Amino acid sequence: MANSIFDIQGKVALITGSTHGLGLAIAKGLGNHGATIIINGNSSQKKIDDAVTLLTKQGIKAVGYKFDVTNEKEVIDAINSIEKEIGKIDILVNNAGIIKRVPLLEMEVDDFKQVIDIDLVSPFIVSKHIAKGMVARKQGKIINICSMMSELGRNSVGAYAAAKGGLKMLTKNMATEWGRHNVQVNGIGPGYFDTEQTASINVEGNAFNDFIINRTPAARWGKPEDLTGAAIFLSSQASDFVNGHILYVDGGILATIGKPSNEI
Ligand code: GCO
Repeated sequence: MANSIFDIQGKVALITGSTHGLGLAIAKGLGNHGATIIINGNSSQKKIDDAVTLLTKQGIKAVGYKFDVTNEKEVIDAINSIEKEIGKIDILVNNAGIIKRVPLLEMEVDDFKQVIDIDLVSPFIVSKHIAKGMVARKQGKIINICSMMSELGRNSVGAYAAAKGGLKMLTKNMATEWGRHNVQVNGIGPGYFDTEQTASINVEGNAFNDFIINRTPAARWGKPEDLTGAAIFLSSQASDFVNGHILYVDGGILATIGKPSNEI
């Protein structure tokens, strides 16, 4: 739709950690809405190439860049290459992240630090170096993929909740410092989504699955494509006066204490 407030036609969007899962879904959603997509990963060039091929087959302009979002030199070099070869980055989605499900009393410090490094420090690194250009151009959109764990804890995800809670506040501080330069920084907070990351706990008929279904007003797990609308909104002119906001796409789980399984 030309001239729509949701139009992102021709914008360049970098989605970190976008070879699979929610990152790839967001890449597809923005790409199907006209953005040029930069796919990023660090594990394997094949995964990057496969994601680029998948998007390209759908008619999306997509290019892949392999770099480690925790390595500042690699990030700077990648941004310079992207902005030289593809164009200035208009939209940044900080999606790359890991989770380690270990009770805090048993968690190794190095494991805790690794989660913080990837889930919290890397959005700072990537945003810092892309925002410099956005601030100079007086235009930009940054979306940090937070979590419902930015608000609530759960047994065994302490490091992840700490990182995602920190990412919520980092989002607000980025908005504070860059808003006056017409750079909007917001977050998307997914609830429980059906992805590789949750495959081990999203098992039909098991107690945790029943718990999530009863705890979620939508009475289902999220599908990755459920994030598309929020991503387009926060990437487009439609959100030009939205800053420092975490948009929870969670089926309503944060709105309620839930209900017993025998209650309609
Ligand atoms: C878990 C899940 C959650 C969700 C998601 C919610 O182990 O509880 O992995 O952390 O994946 O992060 O937003």
